[in-house]
Amino acid sequence: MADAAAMRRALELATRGPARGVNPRVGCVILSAHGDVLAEGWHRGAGTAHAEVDALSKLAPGAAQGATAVVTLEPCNHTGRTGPCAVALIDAGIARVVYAVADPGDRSAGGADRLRSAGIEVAAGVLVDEVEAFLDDWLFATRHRRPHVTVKWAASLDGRAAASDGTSRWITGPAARADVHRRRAAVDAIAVGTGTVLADDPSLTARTPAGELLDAQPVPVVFGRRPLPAGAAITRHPHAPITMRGADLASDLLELQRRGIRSLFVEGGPTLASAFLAAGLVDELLVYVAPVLLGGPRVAVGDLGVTTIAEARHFHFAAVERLGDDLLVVAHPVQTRPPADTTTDSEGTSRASTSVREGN
Ligand code: AOF
Ligand code: ZN
Repeated sequence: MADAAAMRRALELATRGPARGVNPRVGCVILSAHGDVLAEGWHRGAGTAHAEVDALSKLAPGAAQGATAVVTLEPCNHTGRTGPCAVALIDAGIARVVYAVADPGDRSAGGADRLRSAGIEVAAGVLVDEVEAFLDDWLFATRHRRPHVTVKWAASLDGRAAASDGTSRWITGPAARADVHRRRAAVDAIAVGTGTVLADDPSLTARTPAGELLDAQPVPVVFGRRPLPAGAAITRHPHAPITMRGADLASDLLELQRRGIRSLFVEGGPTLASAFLAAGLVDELLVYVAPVLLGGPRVAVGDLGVTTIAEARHFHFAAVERLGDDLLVVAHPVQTRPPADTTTDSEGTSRASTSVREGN
C-alpha cells in the first residue's frame, strides 16, 4: 500500500474516535517494508492509548522492526495522560514515519524532530488538506488556545434586541429559531451572561421545533459574578453548567479550550456579546434580522470602545439567507484585533477592557 492510500485508511480509522473532547481523532496504519498492512489503530479519547500505541499493541514484540508508521497527526512528544508516541515508535524499531498534520499542542509538539534525531526517516504533509479539514475544530482551538467563537443575536430592523420594557420573545419567527437550535447542536458550548439567566431563564438546550432534545447538546457556560438562582432552567440542562467569572475573557476561553470546548456560541445578552466583540475574540457573527421596528434603548450590542468612525470594527458578509420572514446575516471579522485591554492607541489611552460588566 502506498503512503497516500495508507493515510486514507488511517483517516478512516480516525473517524471511529469521539468527535468531541480534549483530544483529536487520530488514526494509524503500520506498513511492512513491502507495504503490507501489519496493524491498524485509532485513538478512543483522552486517557486512552494514542493511535500509534494502539496499532503497535496489536503486533508481536519485534514485528514492527523496519516498518513504516502512517499516522494522521504528528506523533506526540510529551507525557500527558499517556507516554510519548515518538518514543514508543523508536522503541518498536519503526524505520519510517509518515504523518499529515503537525501537532500544534504547546507540550505535545516536537515528535518529528525527536524521531529524526533517533535516525528515523520522517515525511510530513501527506493528505494534509483532508486531515486539516477533518480536524478543523480541534486544530482551531489548539492553535488559538481558545474555542472558535460565534456571537449570535436576533434584532429588529433598527438593531434592537428587545422592546423598551425588556420583552424580546419573539422578535424572529419559527424558521429563524429552528436555525438557531440546529446551530446550537453543532457547537460544543453555549455562553450567556448571568443577567440573561436572571432575566430570561433560558434552558440553553438544542431542540426540535416540537420541543424535543436534539441528539447533541452543547455545554452551558454562564459568565458573570452573580450566583445562579436555585430553580433556574439551566440547572436542568443535560450537562452541568460551567461558570466563569468573566473578569478576563481571554483566560476564560483558554480554560474552556483546556476542558475540550472547541466551539462556543455566545447567545447574549448584549453585555456579554459586547465584551467578546470589544476584546476582539469573535470569529463569526450570526445576526437574525426581523422586519419589525422597536426603537428605544435596548440595542443588540453596547459599547465597543469605538468612539470615532475610524475605529469601526469591520466585517464582511459571508452569507445572507432568508428564513421565513426574517434574514440571517453571517459575518466574519476582516481582521481580528488584539485583546482591547492590552492595546493602547497613539494618544496613550487604553481601550475597553476584556472583562464582562454586570448587566444582561
Ligand atoms: C498522538 N497520537 O493518537 C493522539 C495524539 O493527554 P494525552 O497523553 O492523551 O495527550 C493528548 C495530546 O496528544 C493531544 O492534545 C494531542 O496534541 C496529542 N494527541 N497524539 O501522537 C494520538 N490522540
Ligand atoms: Zn501520542
